[in-house]
Amino acid sequence: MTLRSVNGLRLLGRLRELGSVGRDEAGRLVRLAASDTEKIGRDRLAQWVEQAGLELAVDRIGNVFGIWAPNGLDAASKPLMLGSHIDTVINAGIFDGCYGVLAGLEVIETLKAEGFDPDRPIVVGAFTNEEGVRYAPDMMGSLVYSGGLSVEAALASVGTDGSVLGEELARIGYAGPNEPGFLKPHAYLELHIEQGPVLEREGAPIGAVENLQGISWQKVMIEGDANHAGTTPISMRRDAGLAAARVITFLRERAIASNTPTVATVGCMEFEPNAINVIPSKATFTVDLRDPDEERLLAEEAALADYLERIADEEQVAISVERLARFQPVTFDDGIVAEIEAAAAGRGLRSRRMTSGAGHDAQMIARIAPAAMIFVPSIGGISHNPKEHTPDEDLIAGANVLLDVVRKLTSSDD
Ligand code: HGY
Ligand code: MN
Ligand code: MN
Repeated sequence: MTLRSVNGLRLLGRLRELGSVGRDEAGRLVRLAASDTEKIGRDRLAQWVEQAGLELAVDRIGNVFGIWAPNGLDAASKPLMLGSHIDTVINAGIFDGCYGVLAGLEVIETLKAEGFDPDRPIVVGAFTNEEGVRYAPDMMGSLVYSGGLSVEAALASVGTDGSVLGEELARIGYAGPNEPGFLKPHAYLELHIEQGPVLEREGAPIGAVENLQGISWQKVMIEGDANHAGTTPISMRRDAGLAAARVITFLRERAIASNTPTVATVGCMEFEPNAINVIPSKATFTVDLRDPDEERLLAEEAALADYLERIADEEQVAISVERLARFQPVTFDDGIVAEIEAAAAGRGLRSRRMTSGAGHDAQMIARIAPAAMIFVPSIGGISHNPKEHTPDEDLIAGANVLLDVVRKLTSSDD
C-alpha cells in the first residue's frame, strides 16, 4: 500500500516564512510570548488555519487552535490533539516549536485533501509562552490548559519587562473567549526537533520520546555592599558578584561530579550598580536544574540550598531565592510510543527510544491525556541558537511519521 505523504514543499515554505517573522533590528529571531513580533506570527498561523478550512479557536490564555471536525463530528468530542508553540527564545532558530505546529497543520491538510474520514476530530494547537523567557513558568499555556495553573494567575504574570501577560494578550488581540481545557484530548502528539546530539550521533532519523526530564527554575538574589574596587581590601568585601560566581562554579562542578544526566545552567545574570570600579552590591541570576530522576533533582535543589547558606556565611552576603518553575519528570504513553516506532519502521526509518532533555507542551498535556513526542535530529545538537538546523529530508520524514501515527490513532479500527 503506498502511503500518502505530506506536502513537503508547503511545510518547508511555511517554516521558512514563519522563521522570517519577528526579527529584531539586528536580524535576530525574537518572538517572545504575547509580544508585537509574536502577534505577527500568530496572525500568520491563524491565516493558514483558516485557509485550510479549519475552525480557528483561541482560549483565554491565548492558546490558538485549528479544529478539523468533518462529517458531523462534534469538535469537542475527544479530539486527537497535535501541537507545540510558536513563541521563541532570544536569537532563536526557526524550528523549535514552529515545526510541530506547522507539521500538525500540514498533516491535517494532507488528510483533509485525501478525503480521509477520521473517527474523531483532529486539532492542532499553538500554546502560549512555552519558552518562559518573558513570563515564568515556561510551558505556561499548556500548563493552564491542563489545569496546572489557574488562568487568572497566569494572566496576572508580570514579565521580565514589567508587562502583565493578560494585558499583553488583550493588546495583541489574543485574549480568546474559550476556557482553557475546552477540548478534552483523546491523545496528544508533539513533533519537535531533538535540540540535542543523540539522533545525529546515532544516525537515527526518528526519536520515539518515552519520557521527559524534570525542570527546576529559581531566581537567586545576593545582596552585599557596594564599595570602591581600588581601596577595599579583599578581606573587607561583601562582594555579591564573587558570591554569584562561586555558585555558578559550584553548580558546574557538582553536575560533573554527579556522573549522572543532571544539568545546571545560569542563563541570566545582572549586577548592581554594574560599574567597572564598584564592587557589586547585588547579583540577581537564574538557576535552571534538570534531571530525568525526581529524587536526584530534589537532591540537587537541596545541595544548592545548602551551598547558598554556606556562601552567605563565608562571603557575609544576604541571599534570597524565588521559585520560578518546577515540573516533575514525565513518562509518555507507551502505546503511542510504540505506534511512533511502528510508523517509522513502516517508512523504513530507523528510530530509537529516548528521553527529552528539553521541556515541551507534551509534558503538560500528559496530565490530561495520553501523550508522546516524535523527535527529528538537530545538527550538532544545537538549539536556542540561530545555527539550529535540521535537514529538509528529516523534517519531511518526521512529518510523514506524524501523519501515519495520526491516521492510525483516528482510524476506527484503532
Ligand atoms: O526550557 C525548555 O526546555 C523549553 O525550551 N521551554
Ligand atoms: Mn520547543
Ligand atoms: Mn525552546
